[in-house]
Amino acid sequence: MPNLETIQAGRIRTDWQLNEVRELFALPFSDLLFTAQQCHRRYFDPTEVQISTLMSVKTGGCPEDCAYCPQSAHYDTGVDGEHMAPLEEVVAAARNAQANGATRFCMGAAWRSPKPKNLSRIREMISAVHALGMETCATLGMLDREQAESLRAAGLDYYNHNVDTSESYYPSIITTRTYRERLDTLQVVRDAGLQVCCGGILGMGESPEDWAEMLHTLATQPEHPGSVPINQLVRVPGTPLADAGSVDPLDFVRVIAVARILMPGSHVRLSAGRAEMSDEMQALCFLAGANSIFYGDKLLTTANPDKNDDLELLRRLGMQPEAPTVAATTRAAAG
Ligand code: SAM
Ligand code: DTB
Ligand code: SF4
Repeated sequence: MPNLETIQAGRIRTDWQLNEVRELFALPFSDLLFTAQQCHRRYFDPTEVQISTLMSVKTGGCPEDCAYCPQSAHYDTGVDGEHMAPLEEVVAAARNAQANGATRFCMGAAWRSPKPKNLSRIREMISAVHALGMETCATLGMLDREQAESLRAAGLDYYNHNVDTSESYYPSIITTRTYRERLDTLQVVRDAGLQVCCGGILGMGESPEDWAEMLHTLATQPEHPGSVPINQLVRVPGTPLADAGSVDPLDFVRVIAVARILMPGSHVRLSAGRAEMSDEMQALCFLAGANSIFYGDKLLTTANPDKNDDLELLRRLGMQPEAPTVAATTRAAAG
């Protein structure tokens, strides 16, 4: 049994042992949730939720073979490869997201890694969204040092690059790149002064041990990711995981709680898969320490809950959107 009083003090640690993570998973649900709440309240107002909105700025036709992904060119999912979105469309979507209460705008592209001519278009998008006073996030695949630095210089705040699962299960999900390559990009991103958004997906046929290993990997990075998206697999017809079994909702809540305890100062995002979650399950996730969501009708290519339903859920739970960061507010005032 771990020493819960010490853990509830919520000290930021990057030296977690895998066995400690396993012990947290083995706790009775009530002890786990109570501990997660204690940690959560050391760093956050439990009534606040950070709101991010996603936009796919380059959809489909991706050369990678991620078994969960509707945008992989390896699978026939009905998602066709498209050109990059025009700048004006991106700015309009960001303005709209901001008017709806989002403080972060995340731009996603279905690439293994960005090509030079694409990177300059992405930089324009980032600068324009940054100028609106929103936090900017991008997820563009693997980056080298120079690319990460140039994105930072354009006004990028966060880079999303998920480990997705444990190192041992990774080759069952993706064969076109390695876990090591994923971790290398995360290092390059940190070195460039970008904040890291990194998490994973539950429901791909992995075991509870894989959840412990994945969270251990995230919590023992040189710095905790500032945002930790926990996705529930959206089972998309045509992908190899279209018929994957579902995750026990209480197990999903456990993963959120353990993530909250291991990385007490990070935003833990209840990410993809909310459209299939009950209000009660989402409430339990918030109680377990989730404090961020994707808000808006669409994720990248799949559906997200209706905006009004989300607002109503937050109202019923007495929760409200987290205020924009001071830096972003200053930027908006200057612009
Ligand atoms: N191509 C880039 C990459 O892989 O990093 C960026 C875009 S990719 C769509 C971003 C993340 O979306 C993936 O790492 C994965 O965690 C998540 N994702 C993709 N398809 C998903 C699905 N069907 N269900 C849940 N999460 C998914
Ligand atoms: C993350 O962890 N989840 C988001 C975001 N980061 C880029 C993406 C979810 C995508 C779900 C499938 C789709 O809509 O295509
Ligand atoms: Fe491509 Fe990213 Fe989808 Fe993998 S997750 S197929 S890299 S878009």
